[in-house]
Amino acid sequence: MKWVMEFALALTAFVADNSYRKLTLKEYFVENISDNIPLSDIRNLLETISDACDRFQMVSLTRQLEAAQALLSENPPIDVAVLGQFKAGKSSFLNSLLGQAVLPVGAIPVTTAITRLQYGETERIIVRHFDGTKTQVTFADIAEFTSEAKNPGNQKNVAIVDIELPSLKQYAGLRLVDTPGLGSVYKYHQSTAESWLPEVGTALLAVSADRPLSEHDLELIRELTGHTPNIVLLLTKADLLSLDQQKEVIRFFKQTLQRELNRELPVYLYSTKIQTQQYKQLVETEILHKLTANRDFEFLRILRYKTQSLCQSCLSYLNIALNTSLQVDQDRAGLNAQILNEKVNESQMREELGMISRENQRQTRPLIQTYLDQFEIPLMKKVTVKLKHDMPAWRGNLWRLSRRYEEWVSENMTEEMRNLSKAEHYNFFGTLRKAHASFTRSLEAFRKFLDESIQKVLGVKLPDVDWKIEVTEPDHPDIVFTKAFDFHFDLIWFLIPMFIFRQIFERHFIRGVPRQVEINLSRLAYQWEIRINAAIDTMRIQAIIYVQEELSTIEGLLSKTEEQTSEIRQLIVELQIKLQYLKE
Ligand SMILES: Nc1nc2c(ncn2[C@@H]2O[C@H](COP(=O)(O)OP(=O)(O)OP(=O)(O)O)[C@@H](O)[C@H]2O)c(=O)[nH]1
Ligand SMILES: [Mg+2]
Repeated sequence: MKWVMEFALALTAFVADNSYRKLTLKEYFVENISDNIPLSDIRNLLETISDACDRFQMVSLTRQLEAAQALLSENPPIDVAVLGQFKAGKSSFLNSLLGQAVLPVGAIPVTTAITRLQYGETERIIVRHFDGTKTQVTFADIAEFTSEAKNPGNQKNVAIVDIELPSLKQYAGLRLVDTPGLGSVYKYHQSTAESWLPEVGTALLAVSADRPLSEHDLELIRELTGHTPNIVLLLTKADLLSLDQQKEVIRFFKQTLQRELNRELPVYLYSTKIQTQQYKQLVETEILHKLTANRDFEFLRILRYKTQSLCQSCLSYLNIALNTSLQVDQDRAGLNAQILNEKVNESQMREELGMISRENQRQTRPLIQTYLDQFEIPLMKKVTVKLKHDMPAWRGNLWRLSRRYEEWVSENMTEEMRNLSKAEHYNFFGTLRKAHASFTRSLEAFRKFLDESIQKVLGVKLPDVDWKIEVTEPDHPDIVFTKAFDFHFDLIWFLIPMFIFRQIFERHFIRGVPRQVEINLSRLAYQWEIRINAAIDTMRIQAIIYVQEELSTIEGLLSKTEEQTSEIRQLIVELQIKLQYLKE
């Protein structure tokens, strides 16, 4: 208890020199009771909640979050709010506490705007409007802004009226708040009071003795439970009841609260008509003085409570989000199977594209060969004529003759093949073109099935894509031919007299021409076959890449929900740990 006394003394001195407003809560608490309720834990938790709200658009928590953040950063006075049904006597109670008729009262619904009363060196009334403007008005003008009669439907757009009174010095650090009544014909009054609830520090719930505890009051208590640990019941108009009736009503309060809400709340009686001084003293000493004496500790306790409560709400929303996300994950496996069905899957496509390649590649050689057939006879004739023409000029023994023949064949064939290749190679590309057309058709069909499947399962259309398969024209083969004979007569050249046998050898050389032509045409076909088939493979690989990329995009989209599930799980754990730190 010693520290409480010391603390109270320190606080009185602190408030007296009027400097406490200039210090931030943190600065003040660092040297005081920060050990009990560490501000950093509250801040930390609020930041995580704020992140979660942003990420999962929990807009319904915005007001609560903003209120808690403002408390943390601004360290305002504790709002001790009088709440309750219309005509419960809220404004009358506050006037009675103040000892002067500051707030308008009446027999019909009156209070239309939130009105805060706090200590100030001089009497000052500030009217704050929704647009952020504020005006200072005189004492006599208060009703102009806070009463339904003078400001019907709050047409003057009053957000809050702040009243500063020197007489409230004993309650510096608190703010007494009058609120519009609930349940009247003026729905606006109710929504004004309800939307202000996140700000509440301590709630005095006024219940009129002639309407003891309605369902609306219970509802309000339930709601207040989310915003403050300090709820007190105020049985107003106690003068309307006899002593026995008062006891009976209090008993009824306690039983109802126990039954309906499973909790106890302190109950205070009040009357502005009789024994007011007695009632007032009790309220002052037991509620207001205690709050003032422990103002900063109470403030932190309230802030911690609000933060915990906000965290619980946030966790409830996240649990809903988690369940939804888990459901989607479960469905996702199903969706995956529906989208990537037997018509749309990678291995099927690989097989199909492979078949197209193989089929066409098998045809490449016969196609070129058949095409080249037409050149065989003319080429034989042409080469024979040329050989006949060139050969007589060759000189030397059989060895030299043979070398000359070999060179001649190599040069001429190379030249002929090169010309043929150059002039006719476009006619070798039949299978390349056919394969290209088949790949394109196959890809289009795949895309169409995938699109249909996605539309059916997810109800969205795939964006158009340009899946263009490039036809890479093969390079020209390097055409060089060698070797003329299978058997080398020239090994025995020194035994053969050329003047006798030359003609025989010339005839032999000429007879060899058709075979040379045949071999060289076949080689040309082979060389082009290799290149064309490699180009078909390149196209096939390109088509597979298109398919793979598309399928992994779809799978990526579907797996997004899995990412979300783990993100929500992480957040829940983080909030739970931080909440644990803040527990009393
Ligand atoms: N008998 C009796 N009547 C009271 C008492 N306090 C207030 N009243 C009367 O109750 C009526 C309503 O008083 P208000 O203070 O205006 O009630 P309120 O809760 O502020 O009403 P709203 O602002 O409209 O929500 C007035 O006619 C008061 O005279 C009391 O202690 N005893
Ligand atoms: Mg009122």
